[in-house]
Amino acid sequence: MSESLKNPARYTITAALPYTNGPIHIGHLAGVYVPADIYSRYLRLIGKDVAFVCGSDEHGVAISMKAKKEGISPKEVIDKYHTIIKKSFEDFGITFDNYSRTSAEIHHETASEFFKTMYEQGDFIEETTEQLYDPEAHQFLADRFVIGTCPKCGNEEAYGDQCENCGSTLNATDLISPKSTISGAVPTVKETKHWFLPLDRHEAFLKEWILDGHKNDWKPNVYGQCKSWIDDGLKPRAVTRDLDWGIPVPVPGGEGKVLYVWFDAPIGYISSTKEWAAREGKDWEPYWKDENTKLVHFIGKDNIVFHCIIFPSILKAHGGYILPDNVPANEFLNLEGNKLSTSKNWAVWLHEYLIDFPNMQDVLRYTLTANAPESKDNDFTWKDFQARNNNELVAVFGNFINRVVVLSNKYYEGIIPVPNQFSEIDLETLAELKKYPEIISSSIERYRFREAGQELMNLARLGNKYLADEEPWKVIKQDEERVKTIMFVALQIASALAILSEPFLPFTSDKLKQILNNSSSNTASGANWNDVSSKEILIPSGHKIGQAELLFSKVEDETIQAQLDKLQATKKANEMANKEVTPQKDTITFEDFSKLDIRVGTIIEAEKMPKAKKLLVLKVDTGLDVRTIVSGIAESFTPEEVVGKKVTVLVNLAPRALRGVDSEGMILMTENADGKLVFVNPDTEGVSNGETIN
Ligand code: B3M
Ligand code: ZN
Repeated sequence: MSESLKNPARYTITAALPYTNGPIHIGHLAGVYVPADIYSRYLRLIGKDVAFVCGSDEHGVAISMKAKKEGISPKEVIDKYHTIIKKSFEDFGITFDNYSRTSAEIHHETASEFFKTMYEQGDFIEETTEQLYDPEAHQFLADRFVIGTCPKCGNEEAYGDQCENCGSTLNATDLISPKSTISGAVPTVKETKHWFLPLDRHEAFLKEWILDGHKNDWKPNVYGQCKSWIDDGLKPRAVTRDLDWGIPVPVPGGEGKVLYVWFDAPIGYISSTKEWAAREGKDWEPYWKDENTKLVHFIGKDNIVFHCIIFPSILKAHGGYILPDNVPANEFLNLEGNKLSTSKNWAVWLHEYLIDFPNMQDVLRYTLTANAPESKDNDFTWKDFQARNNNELVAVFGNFINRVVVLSNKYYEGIIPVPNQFSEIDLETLAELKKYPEIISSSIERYRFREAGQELMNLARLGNKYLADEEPWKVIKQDEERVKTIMFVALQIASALAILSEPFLPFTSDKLKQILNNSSSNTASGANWNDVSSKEILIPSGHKIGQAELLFSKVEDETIQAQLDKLQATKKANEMANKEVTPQKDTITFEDFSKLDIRVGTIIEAEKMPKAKKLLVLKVDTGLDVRTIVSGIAESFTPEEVVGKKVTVLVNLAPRALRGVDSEGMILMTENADGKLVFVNPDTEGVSNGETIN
């Protein structure tokens, strides 16, 4: 059974519903929204029927917790972040056909209907079990209201429903040493009744559908996670909660309880589709019920189990719905070597990025695509961002377009010339150009967006190389007719770039279409992706293009440094907040202190102590003499780094033999926030060796 649908009648594309408990950052964009948008835009360009839906995830403990923290109501929290998030998506050109929210009435109705139907069909089991309870806050603790040690991987900050470190789904009662995140109290247990989805009943179906059916077309990371859950044995999972924020449980006995957020959130895709269809005068049902619809969920790896195991079990049990054709989940993006973190503010927030880099959405989209964490976690670095911008977007894409447009205006007042006889190179170049739609399509359809983005850049490289080889600016002096042909060919490439760049660089594509003033490369007027290979001419002789405008501009070192400094400041602030200060030692008298002879000195030689990881043997000019001091700093410094350093030395410490070397004193050190040793190095300008410190 299954495998991927070959020629679907339509596509339903979903992108994970972001929790409205904070703004969104580059990790969200890279992992979910940019690839989903590239995919959707591409499908529309090849003329497919697409419903690309998303919305805000406004229920669950994540929201209640944020409300408690900010001292406002959950409603205020969701309104605030829904607005910010929705705007970020618009700003970055994410073309959802509909962006809804799970607080919408249509969603409450849809999710309630799902629950009621399943309840009536006997798809749940009802059980009274012991749940964790916060005796101080007088509240049951589920999901993110409780943290503790993951029984599978030992992560000490696992949530009550999921460990984000190893990806396991958990029940709060599985946690070792649980703690309430509301009051910090150690939870007690209390009996309560809940409805459970017996996943074990769906095991046979899941095995057949995923393990047999999608072995070859799902990404190995997704398939592997599914396999390990199924192999572990699936257990019933509670789909209701004792909380006061969420969708009320719509069946007898459900009073005071709400649906588990992961029960209602994926149904949000359906509600969003309904909202869209109603607005557009369409029928939503084929998008969710017709076997000829290709349903694709774009998500991050921490959401795999919910989209591949739990939601499909819900859809299957309810009946009448299609299942996802693919779930191309991405791994995580890190930032400058550290995990992105909302609570630690270790992130590049989209709304802040746009303040620092106005109108540079495409640069971020491009960088995040080039570096997408498709098969493993990946790192976003500002240096890479700069390099991608300067060396690829500016130097290749932008440079090519700029030359074409400037020269066309200079030689022909912007009117595309009539070509003469094509040379072999011209014909090869035009033939090469025609291959690109197919090359890029094939990568996109296999969810390889990194590869697709690079192929787009290869097309710009083709153009750049063509101009560099043909040198119209030189040839113009001897052979004006030849230049007409060269410019005609180059303009065809520029026109192809305007079309094929749209999924990746939508703002640039728009700008380029305007510059080329090319109605035939304008999707609205009919031309599309496939024209690039099928049409003989993309932009005709006699057509007048506009003036050159810079598509990209260089990012300077200072700009990058400013971003790095900003992150450094965040790091420092976090460290200050976390650092435990060593308690003060017992009081000493002035006499005690004045016994210490501390002086300024300079390290003049240094070498590693053989076979000792931590020790360096230093020769230090103390102003009194040059003496040997053995110092435990080898893990923080190389010998070369310390030679010439001014340091603070305790000179009257009784000599001590360390590994057979007499050490006559001690260099004063402290530790920075990273735990790295640093010299206690007072501003010693103009101070000579031997000067005492008192
Ligand atoms: N809100 C989790 C997340 O933001 C969740 C996704 C829901 S998709 C139906 O990671
Ligand atoms: Zn774990």
